[in-house]
Amino acid sequence: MPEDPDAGRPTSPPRTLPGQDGTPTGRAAAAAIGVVVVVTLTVAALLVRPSFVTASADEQPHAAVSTSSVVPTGEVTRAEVTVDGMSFVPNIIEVPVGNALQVTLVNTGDQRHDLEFANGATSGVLAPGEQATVDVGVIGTDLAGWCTLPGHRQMGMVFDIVAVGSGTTASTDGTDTAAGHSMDGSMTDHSTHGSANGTAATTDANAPTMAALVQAAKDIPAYPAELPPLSNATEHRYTFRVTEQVVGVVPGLTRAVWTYNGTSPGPILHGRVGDTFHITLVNDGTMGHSIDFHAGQVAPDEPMRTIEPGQSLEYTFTAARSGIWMYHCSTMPMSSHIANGMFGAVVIEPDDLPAVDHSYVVIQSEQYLGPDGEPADAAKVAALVPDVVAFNGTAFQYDAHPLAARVGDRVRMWVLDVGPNSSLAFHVVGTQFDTVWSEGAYRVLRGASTDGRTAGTTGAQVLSLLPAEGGFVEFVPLEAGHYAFVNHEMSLAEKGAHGQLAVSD
Ligand SMILES: [Cu+2]
Repeated sequence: MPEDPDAGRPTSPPRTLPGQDGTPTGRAAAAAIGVVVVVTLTVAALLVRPSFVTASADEQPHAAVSTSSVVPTGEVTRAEVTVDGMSFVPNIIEVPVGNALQVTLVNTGDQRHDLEFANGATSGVLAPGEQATVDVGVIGTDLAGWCTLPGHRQMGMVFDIVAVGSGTTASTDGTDTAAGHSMDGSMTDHSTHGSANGTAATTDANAPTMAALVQAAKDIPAYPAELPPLSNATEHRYTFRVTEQVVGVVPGLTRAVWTYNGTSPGPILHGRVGDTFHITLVNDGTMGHSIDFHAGQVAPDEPMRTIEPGQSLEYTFTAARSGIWMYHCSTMPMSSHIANGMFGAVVIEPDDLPAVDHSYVVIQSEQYLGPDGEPADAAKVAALVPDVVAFNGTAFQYDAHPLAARVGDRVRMWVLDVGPNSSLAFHVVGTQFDTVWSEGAYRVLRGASTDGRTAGTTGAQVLSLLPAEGGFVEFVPLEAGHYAFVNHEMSLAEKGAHGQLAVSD
C-alpha cells in the first residue's frame, strides 16, 4: 500500500463562490452574491443534519432515482471512470437532474473492484483490465457509490454523483435540491457511511463474551503450538494455497477467513541462517491476494505482487538473519487481509541456539467481527478496536487445551505479534524470564551479563512487541501448576490473548 496514509482518499473539489476570486463587482452584483451566500449557507446547514444526509443516500436509496419527483429530460449523461490505487478517477461527477446516467467502469487497478450505487445499480466485480457499463437510472438527487470489496470503501473507493440544475425539483423528503448544495452533502456523506459492504456499522454488536469464547475453544482442536523440528535441508520448498472459507467464532456467529493452506496462522516454517525457501503461491480465492515474507530481502515488485484468482507466482528468499519473521498478505487493504487470517511465521534460529525441553510458537492476532459469515468489519479495523484477540488464531484455545511441561523443564516460547494493529506485552504468570531475545538481540541472557557482575541474577517479566515484532523467552517452572501466558494489556487478554501452560511433576 502507499506509504502516504492519505493516498487514495477522496478530496473535496475546490469551491469558489462568485466574487471570491477577486473579480470586481458592482453594487447590484454584490447584493446578488449576498443572496447566493445566504442560500448556500442555509442549505449547507441543512446538509449536516444527519437525517438529511441519511435520507439522501442509504436509508431511502430509491428516492434518488424516483421518477415520480423527476421529469426525465430524455438526455443521457455518459461517464468513464478508471481506478488508481484505491481511488476512482474521477470520484465525483455532475449530472443534470432528469438525465439518465451511464457510468463505464474500467478497472485499471491491480486487483478486483466494483462500483455499486446506493440505488443498487452495480458494475459487478471486475478483474484488472475488465470494464462494464452501469445504467444508474434517471438522476433526481445526489447519489453515492462505492466499491463493495472488503475494506475498499474505507480506503477511499467512494464515488459521488452530484445532481445539478432544475432548482424547482423537489426530492421525496421535501427538501429543496437546488444546485449548489450537493458538494457539501456528498462530502458529509462519506463520514456517515457504515461498513465495507454498505451495511450499517456494527461497532456495538457481535462482540462475543469471554465465557462464550472460552466455551467455543473447547469444541475445536487447538492449533499445534510446537515449533516444527529442524530438518537437515538447506533448501525448503512449499506451496501456499490461498483459500477463503467460513469458520465459527461462537455458537450463532461465524466469520469469513482468508488463509494460507487453510489455517490461520498459516504454516510455521523453521530453518537456519543461510537456508533458502522456495514458495509457490497459488490463489484459489475469489479476490486478489499476495504474500510478503519478512524473513528475506527481495525487491517487492514481482514476488509481492497481487495475483488474481487462479494465478500463481514463485517467491524465493534466503534467510540471512535469525528471528521469528512475520509473513502476511500485502494486498490492500492490508489491515483487512491480515485481520481476516492471512499471516504466519518463519523461525530462523540464531546460530548455536541451545536445545531446550519445549519450543512453542505463540502468534498474536486480532479479529474485528462483521455480520455473521462476513469478513472483518473494516470500520472496526480502522478504529483499532478488535472484538477478539487470539493466540495462534483462536481466542483462549490454550486455556481449553493447555500446553504442557514438567517441573524443571526449560521452556522456550517464540512470540510474534502480527497485529494488524495491537501490541503485545507477553508475560507468563508465576515465572521470570531468565532469557529474552527480541528482534535480533538478547536483552537478557542466562549466565551472562554485560557488566560482569550480574550474571545469573537478571531477569524479565515481559517481552514487549509492536506489530510485526518477534522474539523468544525462556523460563524454568519450579513447581507444578497452571501457568497462564497472557498479553498483559489486560483488556486484550480478556478478549482472548490468554492461554495456559500446565506443568506437572
Ligand atoms: Cu489477501
